Amino acid sequence: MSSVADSAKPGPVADSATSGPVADSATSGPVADSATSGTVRLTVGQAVVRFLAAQWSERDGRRQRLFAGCFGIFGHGNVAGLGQALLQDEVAGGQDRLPYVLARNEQAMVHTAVAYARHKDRLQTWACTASVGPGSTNMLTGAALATVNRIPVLLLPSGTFATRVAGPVLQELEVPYAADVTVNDAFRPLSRFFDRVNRPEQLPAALLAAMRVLTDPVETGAVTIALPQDVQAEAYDWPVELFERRIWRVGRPLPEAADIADAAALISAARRPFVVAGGGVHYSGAEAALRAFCEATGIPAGESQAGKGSLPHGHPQAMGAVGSTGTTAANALAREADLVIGIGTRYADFTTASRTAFQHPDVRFVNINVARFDTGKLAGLQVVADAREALAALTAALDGYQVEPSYRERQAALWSEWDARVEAAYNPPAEVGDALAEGVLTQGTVLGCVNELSDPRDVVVCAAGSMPGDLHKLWRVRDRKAYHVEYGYSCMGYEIPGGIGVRLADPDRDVFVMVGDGSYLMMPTELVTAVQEHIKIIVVLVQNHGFHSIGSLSEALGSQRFGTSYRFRDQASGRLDGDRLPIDLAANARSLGATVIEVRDREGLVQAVKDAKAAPADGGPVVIHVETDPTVHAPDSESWWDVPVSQVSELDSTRRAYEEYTAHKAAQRPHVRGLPH
Ligand SMILES: Cc1ncc(C[n+]2csc(CCOP(=O)(O)OP(=O)(O)O)c2C)c(N)n1
Ligand SMILES: [Mg+2]
Repeated sequence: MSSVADSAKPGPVADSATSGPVADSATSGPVADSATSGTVRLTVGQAVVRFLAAQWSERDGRRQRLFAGCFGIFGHGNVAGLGQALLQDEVAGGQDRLPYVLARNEQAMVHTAVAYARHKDRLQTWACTASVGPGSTNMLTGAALATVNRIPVLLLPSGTFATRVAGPVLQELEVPYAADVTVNDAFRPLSRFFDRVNRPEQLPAALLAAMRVLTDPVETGAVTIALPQDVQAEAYDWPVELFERRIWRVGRPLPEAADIADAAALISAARRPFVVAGGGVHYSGAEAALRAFCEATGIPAGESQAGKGSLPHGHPQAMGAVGSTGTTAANALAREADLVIGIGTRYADFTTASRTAFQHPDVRFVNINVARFDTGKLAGLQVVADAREALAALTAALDGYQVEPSYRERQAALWSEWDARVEAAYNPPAEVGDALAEGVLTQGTVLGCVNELSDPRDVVVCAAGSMPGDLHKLWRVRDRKAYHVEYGYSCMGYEIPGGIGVRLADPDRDVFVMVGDGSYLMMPTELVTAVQEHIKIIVVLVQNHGFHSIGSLSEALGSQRFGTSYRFRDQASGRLDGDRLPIDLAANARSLGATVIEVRDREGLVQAVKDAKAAPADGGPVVIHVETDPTVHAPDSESWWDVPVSQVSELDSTRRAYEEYTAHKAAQRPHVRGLPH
């Protein structure tokens, strides 16, 4: 990544290929008045807004604004500083602006920004401004989510007085051991870049460093610039060049020829090679290159959550999800693989089934990743490169190589066996339906209906609960941007703000937000933001009266679903096992301004999805409320996930679970095998 001059514009053009950040000569905003003096007098808040509005990203020759806008919630700290600057910007109008959108919850606005950036392949994002104290710390979870998922987002928490003259102010943290600590220091471990601008002079360097990190595929994540409330409002004479348009090129690092040669040699020698496609395939736009590679070689591919949709459903080499929430097809091939080619994956524990997925005694790994950090995992061959570039080079290097025909046949057989299980989950046999209570469906039916009735380009959004796993296994992805499950941080509450972010990024696609009752209750608030902004998202609210996911996990680990259902505390037992809580989430969604459709059977769901799709594009959110039976599970992945069980217990259920746990632990592999010389 480097920032280069926009050569299409007149004026001095820098040596774009070699230099670091170079500004374009075109200025942004009305700075001409003081251009003669070479400086412009603005507050720090005004300077931040003007600077952000002038930043662009570029990849493969295509340019876009780096910041689509700024989300915020005002309070003291930002109401006068950044708030005044955003108002002034809005009143001025014109093209190079930073539009402001009021959110309901600071955590949520970061989620929306992250979802937007993910959908834009990390080439565009939003800034987020929050008030002093709780407003700012509400963004911490969003910061962690962005950094874990490696998605760019700019956070602008407000800080207490840099001068400290009026301290301690409302919401200021006072700790006796250090006078300069503020709550915003909590952003440090969660951010890929952090700075606190205590003096205006520090701002230019902070902003330039922030842009560098945001637009670097390796470094990117949450970027935080803390802005004390007095500094935000302070005026300074800025050099006008600070506000010139800057274009930050997102690069495609090329692989070393020797690494490609080694990788090709390992693949040629393998009998059962297997690809693990991760989020890097999407961010690099490497789907066509992956397809070409798989088609040329016959090597099958499994997908992590972030990588799902790397190959379209139905492609002969597409084995779907791999790992703890994988398909039996991908997991069987992973188990037998003698070479795993990880592409843009960070090998999270769900992907490797907690290091039980790859069981071939001689298995080795070739890891293609833009981040050396990830290539080093599982003692693999390190191919540091952009996924698309590396795949093209590898396909060329493997010219003429094909897997054995019997391997292709095995892929086809495993896939058709799994696909039949998906079909049965989508359309459960009559006896399953008959056993359900009145008005209740299976989760598989809900996913199947939505999948079949949505357009291939529609986007499904989810993050936590039992649905991410079920979607990973069951969802048939037919477009590269159609699957958006946040499973790096798996944060309950991401779903609705995330859906808004996707829709903002791509208003031509319908967005289906799949949200459980638990996640919904954590953050229904942004429905109000969707109403305010006329943003259509279709929320499928799956009511199963508690935590189906954690309830099942609890049961598997011997903890008897303890504390995972929404029930009254029973007066006699003193435990949470009374009647179901009388929660009316449909009424709740309606009260927030959403259009709500309540369904009680499959036909009703089919009609609801059709009606929701037909609803006006600017008509705000549509919520489909459906009740499901949490005891009907999706087909098994024949896999495992390491969640420790109590080693000693007074409960039989825990002792049994511990025995089973130790058996699974025995299958765990260290993956430290060296590479051939
Ligand atoms: C913010 C947050 N808190 C806790 C968790 C742990 N957790 C994961 S799933 C889950 C329950 C989700 O319930 P619901 O949305 O109703 O989905 P269901 O499990 O019923 O499908 C919990 C508590 C989490 N992922 N995120
Ligand atoms: Mg639930």
